[in-house]
Amino acid sequence: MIGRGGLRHHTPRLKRRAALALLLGSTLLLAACSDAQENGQNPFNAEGPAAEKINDLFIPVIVVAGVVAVLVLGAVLLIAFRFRYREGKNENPKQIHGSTPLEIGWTIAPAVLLAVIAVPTIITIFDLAEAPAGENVLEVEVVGKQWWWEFNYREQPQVRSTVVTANELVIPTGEPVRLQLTACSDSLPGECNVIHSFWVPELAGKLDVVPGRDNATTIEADHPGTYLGQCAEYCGLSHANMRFRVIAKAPAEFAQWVREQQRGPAVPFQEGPEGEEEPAGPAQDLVINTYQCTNCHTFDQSDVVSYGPNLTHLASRTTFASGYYELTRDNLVDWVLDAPSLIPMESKVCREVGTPAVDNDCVGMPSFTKDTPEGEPVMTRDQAEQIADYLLALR
Ligand code: HEC
Ligand SMILES: [Cu+2]
Repeated sequence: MIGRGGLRHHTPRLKRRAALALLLGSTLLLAACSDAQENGQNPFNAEGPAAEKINDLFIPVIVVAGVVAVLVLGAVLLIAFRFRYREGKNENPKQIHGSTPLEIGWTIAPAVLLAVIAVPTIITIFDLAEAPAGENVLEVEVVGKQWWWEFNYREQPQVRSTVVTANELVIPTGEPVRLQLTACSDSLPGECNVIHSFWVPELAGKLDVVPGRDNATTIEADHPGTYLGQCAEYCGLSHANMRFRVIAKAPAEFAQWVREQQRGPAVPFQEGPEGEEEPAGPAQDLVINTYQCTNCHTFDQSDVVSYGPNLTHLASRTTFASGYYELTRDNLVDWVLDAPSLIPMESKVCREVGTPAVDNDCVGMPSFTKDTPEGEPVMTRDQAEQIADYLLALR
């Protein structure tokens, strides 16, 4: 309703507006104060060629868009103010009908502007999609899973035998690394995961990981360091927890890392008479027999994929659970006892079904203290500590 009641009625509304404006202003101000430079996921802080190319496109385009926004919004505000309703002074402005120069103008100007912006945009899109030239480009298969990332370095000149790891993608600095993104892992033949999206803002743009489609992207880090990544496509319960890290090492250190990953397990299982895995101690007995972690994980072979992350060299990583938790004894004990309380997972039935087959409802890792199926043991803290100590020995 147009206000008619005079100042008495206006005051509360004005106050409310003033309060709103203050809130909006202070929110903007506080947002600007945030430590965005240092949050590890700042796309403006480009640390590699792909992110730089994206910035070189984004900055000029946002400047052009900003000028257009100021002109258009400014005109809207100006016109709304100048021709607002005023009692007694309510004549219409001068009406124009059918101005050919104006109509041609406002059709051509945006078209030209968009055409100009399209040129560098299309060049950048094709440039970023192109596979890096040169022979020995390191290639890593990246598999998006609910809710973690498998990194598979297949045999190639720099990696003479396969290395499978999770959640921490180690790359050499100063070299392009080609990533094959897939949602269909060898660990569940014929079965694909849902759509995920791979994004390391300081190194490259995001790219979807789509079942049945092979997407590829290139990342390169100029300097050694840890770059934070995040799944950027909603993928269920723990999507927001589905982080990861890219760890860039100088080439010599990268080669050293590869060698370490290719070493045999630090604490191997014993081999039974028919070549089957037999525990070499009490902790391994818990892992193989009592709780059958081996249904989902590999503990003693670094070149195979399993339903859950390959744990052969778990202790060489700094974090676990897609980078959500620091790899400490306390965190591991809590995780082994009751992983779904640390990261939500749809894994109530996981212990009942044993090996997660192709079409069951097991998504994630089960709790070993809650929802225990009949006849199955409930894990004690003491057992979890034994298992955690064993895991921490898996260097
Ligand atoms: C039904 C399959 C299943 C079983 C059984 C299972 N896990 Fe897991 N585990 C998973 C899945 C899936 C993940 C990844 C969860 C995530 O990060 O979203 C996981 C993650 C982990 C991780 C973190 C690894 C990393 O790099 O992020 C550890 C450690 C682990 N499990 C240990 C164990 C131990 C020890 C047992 C036995 C007591 C066990 N798991 C039993 C499926 C299983
Ligand atoms: Cu995801």
